[in-house]
Formats: sequence, C-alpha cells, structure tokens
Amino acid sequence: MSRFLVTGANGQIGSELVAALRERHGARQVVGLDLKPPPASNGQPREGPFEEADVRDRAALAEVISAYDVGTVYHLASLLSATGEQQPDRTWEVNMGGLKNVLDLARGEGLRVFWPSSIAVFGPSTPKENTPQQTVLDPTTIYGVTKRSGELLCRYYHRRFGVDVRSLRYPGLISYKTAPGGGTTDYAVEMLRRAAEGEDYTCFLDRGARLPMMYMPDAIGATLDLMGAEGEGLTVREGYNVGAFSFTPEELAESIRGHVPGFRCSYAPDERQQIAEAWPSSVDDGAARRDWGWAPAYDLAAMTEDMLEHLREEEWESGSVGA
Ligand code: NAD
Ligand code: AKB
Repeated sequence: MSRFLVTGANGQIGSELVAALRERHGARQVVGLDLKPPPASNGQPREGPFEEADVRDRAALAEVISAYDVGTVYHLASLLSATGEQQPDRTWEVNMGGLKNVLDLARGEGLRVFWPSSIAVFGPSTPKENTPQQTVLDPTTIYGVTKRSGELLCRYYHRRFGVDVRSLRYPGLISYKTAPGGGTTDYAVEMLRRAAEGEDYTCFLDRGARLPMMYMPDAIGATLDLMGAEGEGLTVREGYNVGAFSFTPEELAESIRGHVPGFRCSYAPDERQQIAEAWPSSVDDGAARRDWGWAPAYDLAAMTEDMLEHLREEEWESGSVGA
C-alpha cells in the first residue's frame, strides 16, 4: 500500500492527523514532514517516519514522495491569519509556493491531495449568518488571499489535470494536544487553558466577536471522511463549508463558568479583532452534509466539558496543580 505524507505534521492539526492516520494504517505508513523534528510531547507515535523539509523546496518534497512511495498527501504546512499579517511575503511563499509544489507533484505522480482552506476566504461583503457555499469572497488578510487563491488553484488542477484534490473550509479549531499556531481563533484555546489552570484571562477579541468553531475530533473526522468519500459524489473542489457551533468570547467564558465558577474574563481587543470582524458568524454546510454525510458530534457544551477535563488532567500530570 502506498504511504501517506502529512506536511505541517508538528502543528495543531498535523500532530493529531498523523496520530489518527497511524492508528488506522500503521505507524510506518504515515510520514510526517515539517521544518523541525516533532517535540517529544505532541502525541505522535515516535516510531513513525519523519522528514525535515521546507514545502517551498520542490526537489526535497519530490525526494520524500519517491523514497516513501507516497500516494496521498495531506498538505497542512502554512502560516495562519495573525502570523501572516506579520510576514505577508513569507505567507505567500509558503502557502502558495508549497501548494503549487504539491499540486504539480500530484499531477505528475497521480497523488491524491487534501489541502485545508479556511473561513478566512470570506470578507466584509460576505453574508455573515449561515454563509453560503457559493458567495462573495473578499478576504482582507494575506492568509485569506492565499486560501482563496489556493481554492481556485485546487479547482483548476482538478478540472484541467484530473488531480484528486479535496478541501474543507475549517472554522476555528479547538484542541488540547498541540497549541494553535498564530491564528485569530486561538483565543478560545488560550481561554480554556487559563481557566483549567485556575487563572483569569484577558481576551484579544471583543466580548461579542461571534465566530464559527469546531472541536478537533470533528475536524479530524471530517478530513478522513472527505478523503474516504467516493469522488463522483463530490460537487465542491474548492473547499467545503463545514460548521459545528458558533460562540462569542463572552459565551465561551459563560460556558467555562459552568465548570469553573469563579472564572473571570476581561477584554482588550487588538488588531486581531479587525480580522475577526471580517469573518462570518456561522456557515451553511449543506453541501458537505449532502455530498459526504458531514455531521459534527460536539457542540459548545460538550467541547467545553471535554477540553477542561483533558486540560486539568494535564495539569495534574505535570504536577502544577496542588503542588
Ligand atoms: P499550525 O501553525 O499549528 O501548524 C503549521 C505547521 O506548518 C507548523 O508545524 C509549521 O512548522 C509548519 N510549517 C510552516 N512553514 C513550513 C514550511 N515552509 N515547510 C514545512 N512546514 C512548515 O497550523 P494548523 O492550525 O495545524 O493548520 C494546518 C492547516 O489547516 C493550515 O493550512 C491552516 O491554514 C489550516 N486551518 C487551520 C485552522 C485552525 O483553526 N487550526 C482553521 C482553518 C484552516
Ligand atoms: C486562524 O484563525 O487563522 C485559523 C483559521 C480560522 O483559519 N484558525
């Protein structure tokens, strides 16, 4: 069986996707790739193969794909929305250069590709509530520009060269295993972590900034389900809208107080508030539900409970609570 390659393997999603794929297919079948070796603590089985490479380096990617007989690439390596605004040139080079390299190699080698898009493709003129699959796309960040451009490139490579490339517009993802890497939605993970540590939190978004969010087990499930679906049934090759639940920072703080009664959150919005204001509050994911059976398992209450339970376990294991 040909192998799976996950780029950006050390990241918030990559670390959990590598573990899930290794669980399904065996550790040797899944190759992680990132700029640096994975930290010991990120949950990836240590025995699986890992390659240090930059996705901007097409020759290095080609060598890894050939050496491991890779048949499917999960191409996650990217800079995110907040980091992207600090480094727009690098964001274009990594996000677009990396994707173009992967798609060109896929075209030559007949590889299957998963590439994540984002709610960052939407902008101020997009309908905010229940945002349709097909709508105005006017991103305001360089990250959003690379996601929309990437969507069009994926659709083009599928139509023109027959590349089997599939994509999801992930909302903000919430997880406890690996810290998020420089996004606007990262506040949610930060808030939950501080609450689990018994501390207050100052939020960098305003109390009313409502954004679509999803718990990581649903995101991993959606990714694997989309890649397991029959290709004929897929009507969207740019990036399926996938929704789970939406909340404001104030609503998340309230949900946390159901488990941590004294928890206090204050608000000091910074430049990330502007990014959040351009994104939708909720998305219409009817196409994903119809085409490949998308249905999330977690809502805000279930996510909050599960996150706090795991984060508190971590605290006890590290000895920082009750020490
Ligand atoms: P992350 O920042 O946690 O991880 C990205 C990984 O890519 C990092 O480990 C980083 O070292 C690696 N990387 C960066 N530049 C690289 C390069 N030149 N070569 C090789 N590796 C490189 O990001 P994430 O949250 O895991 O996101 C993964 C993908 O999912 C990205 O495409 C992101 O846009 C998308 N996405 C994420 C979210 C979310 O909430 N996490 C939401 C929407 C879309
Ligand atoms: C970010 O905030 O940049 C990401 C995303 C929604 O793409 N979490």
